[in-house]
Amino acid sequence: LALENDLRQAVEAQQFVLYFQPRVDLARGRIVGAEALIRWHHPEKGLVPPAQFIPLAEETGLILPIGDWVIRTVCQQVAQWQRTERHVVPISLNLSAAQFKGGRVLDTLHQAIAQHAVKAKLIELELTESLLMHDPQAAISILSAFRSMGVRLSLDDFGTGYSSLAYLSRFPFDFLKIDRAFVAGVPDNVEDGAIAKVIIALAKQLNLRTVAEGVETEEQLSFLHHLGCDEMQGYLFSKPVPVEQFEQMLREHV
Ligand code: G
Ligand code: G
Ligand code: MN
Ligand code: NA
Repeated sequence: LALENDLRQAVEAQQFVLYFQPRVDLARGRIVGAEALIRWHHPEKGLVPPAQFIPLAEETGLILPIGDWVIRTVCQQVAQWQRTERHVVPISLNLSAAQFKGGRVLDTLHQAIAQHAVKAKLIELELTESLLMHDPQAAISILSAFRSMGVRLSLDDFGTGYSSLAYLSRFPFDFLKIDRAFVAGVPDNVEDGAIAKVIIALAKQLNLRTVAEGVETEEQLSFLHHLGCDEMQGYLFSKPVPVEQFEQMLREHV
């Protein structure tokens, strides 16, 4: 309860900050995007990772104002980069089920994109299978609305959720992000390797680009590269970093 009160105050006082984790395209050897990941600057506890407050935010409904903040902040940041940087890459953000339900996120996103005059193709939304499969028909219509806005869509944590291959082909995604649970096992774990291989082959058939998450070693990189994985994200390249540090990386590696 103490934490819940703190979190309410955090929303009021906007004690949040975004970190950015670069995404790399192996064929081009460049940073081709980044994932925005929220942290909470708690007045006493310091920097609190999302795993410690996103579940509480979801239970209490605070995820709605927090999610709106994330959307607006990402749009504002990308718009600023459009003005100041030579190269700007798409930035992805994570959505929770409650934001998705009822289509609230459509309004917030539409407004933020218009207000900041950000190019929609520079914004990417990450959604999980479980979030979509709760009501697949509704999901298809919301995803189609995102599509018309011109933002990019990625299916996050793929392979761990409640998947339906039947729906996978009907959801209009651009990217499929392979959950780091499988990436962690390759190349030594034969089963994880087999799963990674099948996911990448499936994605190719469906015309989706693949992103491996949680890539930590050269061995994982080369294994996934040989399977035809398009992009990678993980500690091997960089952990999530504060905005200034990400800008520095962009200027050096785009
Ligand atoms: O940054 P970190 O690796 O600790 O993220 C842990 C989890 O928190 C991830 O599953 C990530 O998707 C989630 N997360 C991070 N930022 C956000 C956010 O802005 N909104 C939502 N809904 N989840 C987030
Ligand atoms: O669920 P989602 O994919 O949004 O989660 C992203 C989370 O993965 C973040 O908490 C991020 O800090 C974490 N992460 C990113 N790269 C790595 C990595 O190489 N290894 C591990 N263990 N975690 C990672
Ligand atoms: Mn994610
Ligand atoms: Na993920």
